[in-house]
Amino acid sequence: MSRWVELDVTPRRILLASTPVGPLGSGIGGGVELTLHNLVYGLGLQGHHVEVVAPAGSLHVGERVHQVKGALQVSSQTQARDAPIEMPSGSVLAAMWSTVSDIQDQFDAVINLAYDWLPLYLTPFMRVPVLHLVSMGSLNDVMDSALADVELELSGRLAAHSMAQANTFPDPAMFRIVGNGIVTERYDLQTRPDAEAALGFVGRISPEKGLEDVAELSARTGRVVRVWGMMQDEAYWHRVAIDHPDARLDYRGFLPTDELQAEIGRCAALVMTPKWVEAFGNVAIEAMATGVPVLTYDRGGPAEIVVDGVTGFVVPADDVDALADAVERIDQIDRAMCRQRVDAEYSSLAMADRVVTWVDEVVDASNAVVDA
Ligand code: HBI
Repeated sequence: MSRWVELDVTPRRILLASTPVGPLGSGIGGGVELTLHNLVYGLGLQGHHVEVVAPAGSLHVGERVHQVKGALQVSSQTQARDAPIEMPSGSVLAAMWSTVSDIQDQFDAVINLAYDWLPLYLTPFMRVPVLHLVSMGSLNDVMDSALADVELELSGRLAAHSMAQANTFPDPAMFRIVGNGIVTERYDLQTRPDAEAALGFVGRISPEKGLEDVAELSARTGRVVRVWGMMQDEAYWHRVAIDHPDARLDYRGFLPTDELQAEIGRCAALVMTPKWVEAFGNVAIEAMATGVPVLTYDRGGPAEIVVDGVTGFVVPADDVDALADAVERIDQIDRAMCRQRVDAEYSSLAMADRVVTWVDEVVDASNAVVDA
């Protein structure tokens, strides 16, 4: 049931350009897929007209998805910092932006969600304002300079999810910080954990998630840690298990949101031990939406989401002792407060408000230029 929210907003026509690494629904796009779904839902709820351009084979979202055929883009995460930009023959990214160019005049603005060079380079050549919601921290020199070029020529077009993410770039001031959001109606508050009061961990099984620290924590506290996420690096998983024989890690596979939220809600707390700068950390707000406090390292987006002592604890990065202490203080956290903070700050509507404010400022500024 979608309740219409009467807001005195100018209905905008917004085109979202998705990631070229995989079709929507494949999970390959990771957090960007969740961001896109949430934007479509929140902007639609506010009465804006939203369409999407995405690789063929994408799920249907919003009023219309322009499905574009072509060769998927290699992930920027696998590229070396000094790697040149690669464009495969028959590139889906190039074809997506031909479509964006063809239909641009039906929209007030385009919001690009791809972490790629081409959309940045094309920005000044487009008739309609193109805004970029950057989904990761600095990874690659060519991308960094393309972002700087956009800011130089068309200031105000770049946004990031967190200050920590912005700070990974040479000039953090280039970015408007917009946080993120989730469809809170999909998450049920559970006011207390189940009897086992296990800890929870959610994330791709991959070294940058720091599972070895979670295993260390489990061994020290004797707490069971239920682990959900795509088994991306099996060898890594086995190394962690061998190195931590006393850890009690209970791997429960990858679950879709509706089931995952019900499982997370039964935990005493969610543990986040990022070894890289997470741009945001959607799982933190998903856990809090079910009432579950978050124990996180002071690194990346999650450290900006968690209010220390109120919605969880923020401990010095890589300090497992401090995490163990925080586990003893979980009961100090009011689980209803965790949910309240998500409703206020990280709902679809809250995120849509921040994005529409951004779009309005860019559209008004570019109209002013045209009128001048
Ligand atoms: N790589 N080239 C490229 N383009 C993207 O949009 C992209 C990516 N790697 C990962 C990714 N997007 C998302 O999974 C993260 O931003 C969450």
